[in-house]
Amino acid sequence: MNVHRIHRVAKLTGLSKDVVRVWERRYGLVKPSRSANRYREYTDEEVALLRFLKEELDRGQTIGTLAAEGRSSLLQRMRSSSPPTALELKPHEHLLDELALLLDPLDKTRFEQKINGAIAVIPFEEAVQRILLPLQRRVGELWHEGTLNVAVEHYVTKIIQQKFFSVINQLPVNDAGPRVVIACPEGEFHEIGAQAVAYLAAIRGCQVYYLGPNLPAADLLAFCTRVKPALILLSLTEEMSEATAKRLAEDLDTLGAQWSVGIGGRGSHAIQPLLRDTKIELLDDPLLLRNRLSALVAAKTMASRI
Ligand code: B12
Repeated sequence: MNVHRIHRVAKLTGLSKDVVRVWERRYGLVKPSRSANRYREYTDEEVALLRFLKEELDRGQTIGTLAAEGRSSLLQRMRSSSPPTALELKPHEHLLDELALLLDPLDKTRFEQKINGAIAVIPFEEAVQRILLPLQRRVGELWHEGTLNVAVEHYVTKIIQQKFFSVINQLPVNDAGPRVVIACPEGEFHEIGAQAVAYLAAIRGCQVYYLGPNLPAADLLAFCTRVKPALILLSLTEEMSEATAKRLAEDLDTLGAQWSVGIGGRGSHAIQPLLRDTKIELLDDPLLLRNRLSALVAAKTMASRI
C-alpha cells in the first residue's frame, strides 16, 4: 500500500488541495494519517475514495448529500462498484506462461487462438494491462536473455502492435479532440510504451498523431509547427548515456519553450533532473496520464462551447 502527500493526491484525483482539506475538515469524508512532521498522508484507498466522490459529483450528486450518506457507506459503495484500476490489474501470469511455451518451438495457430481468445473476453483496457504489455516485456526479456530468436520476438511484437492499431482504427475519425503528438526520440526503438499511450489518448477522444520510434528532434519540431498540438508525449524506454541524456534534455527544452510536453517510460526519470524547463511534465504513472488526457479533452470541449 502506497501513501501519498496532498500535492500528489491533487494530481491523482484532479481535485484542488483546498477541496481535499475541506472534505476532510467539514465533512469527515477522508481520513488521512499524519507523518512525524504532521504532513497529511493518504493511502491508495483514500485516493480511490476521493476519485469516487469526484465521479459522483460529476454525475450530479451534491457534496451535502454525499456527506449525509457518510464515509462508511460511501466506502462500501466504492468498493463494490468501482472497476479495478490499471494499477491493480496484475499480469495474467498463467496465460503468459502458456503463450511463452507456444513460441518455442513456434506454434502460430495455437498462439494466435490463445491470445485472441483471451483478449476477446475481457475489456481491451484490461487486456492491455494484464496481457499485451506484460507479454511484450516477457518476449523482450526472453530475447535479451538469448533464449528467444529475434524473429519470433519481432513476430509477437507485430501482433501486439496490430492489436493496438486495430482498436484505434475502429474509433471514429475525430477532428474535434485536442491534438496530441506521440513519438519516441531519436535512438529510441522500443515502441510499445508509445503505442499504449496512443491508444489511451485515442479512446479518450484526442486526435492522435502517432509518429513511432526514432524521431529526430528537428523533424518533430518542424512537424509540431505545422500541427500545433495541445500536447506532445514522448516515450523514453532506454536509459541513456550522460551525453545523450544532456542532448535530449536540450531538445526537450527547445520543444517545451513552444509546446506542452509530457514524458514517460522507464528512461524518463533520469532525464527530468536535467531539464531547465520545469513545465515539462513527467507523466510516467497511469493515473497522472489519464487525468492529464481527461483534463485536455474537457478543456477542448469547454472551449468549443464558448
Ligand atoms: C521489449 C524489449 C525490447 C524489444 C523492443 C520491441 C519494440 N519494437 O518495441 C526488442 C527485443 C526489439 C528490444 C531491443 C533492444 N533493447 Co530492449 N527491452 C525490452 C524490454 C523487455 C521491455 C520494454 C518494453 O517494451 N516495455 C513495454 C512498456 C509498455 O512498458 P514500460 O517500458 O514499463 O512502460 C510503461 C510506462 O513506463 C509507461 N510509458 C511508456 N512510455 C511512456 C510515454 C509517456 C508519454 C507516458 C506518459 C507513459 C509511458 O507506459 C507503459 C505501461 O505502463 C525491456 C526490459 C524491461 N523489462 O522493461 C528491455 C530494455 C528496455 N532493452 C534494452 C536494450 C539495451 C535494448 C537494445 C539496445 C539491445 C541491443 N543491444 O540491441 C535493443 C534496442 C532496440 C532496437 N534497436 O531495436 C535495455 C535498456 C537498458 C537501458 N540502458 O535502459 C532494457 C532495459 C533491457 C535490459 N535490462 O538491459 N528490446
